[in-house]
Amino acid sequence: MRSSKIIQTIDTHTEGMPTRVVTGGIGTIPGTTANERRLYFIEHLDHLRHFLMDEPRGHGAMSGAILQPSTRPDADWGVVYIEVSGCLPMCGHGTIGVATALVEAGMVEVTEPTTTIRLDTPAGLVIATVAVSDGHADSVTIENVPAFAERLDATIDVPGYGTVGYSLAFGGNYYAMVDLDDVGLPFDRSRQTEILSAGLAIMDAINGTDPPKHPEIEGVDHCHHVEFIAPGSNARHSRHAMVIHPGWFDRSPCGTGTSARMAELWARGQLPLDTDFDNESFIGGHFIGRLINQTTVGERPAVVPTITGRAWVSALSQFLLDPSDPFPSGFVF
Ligand code: PYC
Repeated sequence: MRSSKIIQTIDTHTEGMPTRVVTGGIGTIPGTTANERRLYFIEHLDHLRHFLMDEPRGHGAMSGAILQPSTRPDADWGVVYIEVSGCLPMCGHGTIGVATALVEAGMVEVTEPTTTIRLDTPAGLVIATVAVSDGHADSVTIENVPAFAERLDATIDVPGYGTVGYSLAFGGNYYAMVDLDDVGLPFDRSRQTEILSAGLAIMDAINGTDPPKHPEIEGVDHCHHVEFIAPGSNARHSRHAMVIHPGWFDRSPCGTGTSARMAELWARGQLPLDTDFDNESFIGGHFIGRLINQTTVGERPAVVPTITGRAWVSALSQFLLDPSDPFPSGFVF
């Protein structure tokens, strides 16, 4: 075998959603903070994201996380998230996958019944508490960065869909929350193409007229996710279809989306602190969220969410690049 590149990964899935955890082969990305590393990676190393996420090595809904040394003294590992969509500042299902991989591979000191792993993410410090039995990761609870509602009951004119009502919240990424009924579509996977088109049209309209901008995290200035809320959802149990730019659905219940949704419900006075919120994905997986503290982000009232979910190791891989491979940077079909 010949190869001009070798990248090692531990592949996991979190409630059906993949996280390709890169453990070696990329080296330390320049930057004095995790967000500087993310921005450097976007500018100089994005071909590695395409290599690992796009076809033929990945697929149209692929997601991953590159392990890095921490840039801060209070964290064990750093992470740069990679997806088919780009480099997110934070990814909940990805963090659950990372924490599971670190425990299963013995890359942290594993203690029972819980192992705490402090992660330096581009959005800030995220603390993962892994429930461990017989040396294995059973579930992971992440304490996320602060989440906040940015717009409640806003409206946007969306070509082809008329005026659509939405709320916008940050939970590690920006999410527009829209009732699926409002775009005249059922919560039914056989209608996924239409649901995807509606979500992308709503993102385009929001980003084209009034894109959000995080007050503290550089380079977080778009809404690339639409959380379509299914009929019958309420402030304790919600089902949703999560559309993500440039055109895929989260298979997991989406950790940062669950955080954003809880921040919205809290801002409406519908979800108090210390109360379980069960968020169900389009394929029926569950994350249990809770709001554990009140805080502020800039001037905004904010809350600290926790998300509990499960991930499983599915492969140990070494990705090679044969110098004659016609698709060194992958392709999108
Ligand atoms: O779980 O936060 C998440 C996430 C973001 C994009 C896909 N999953």
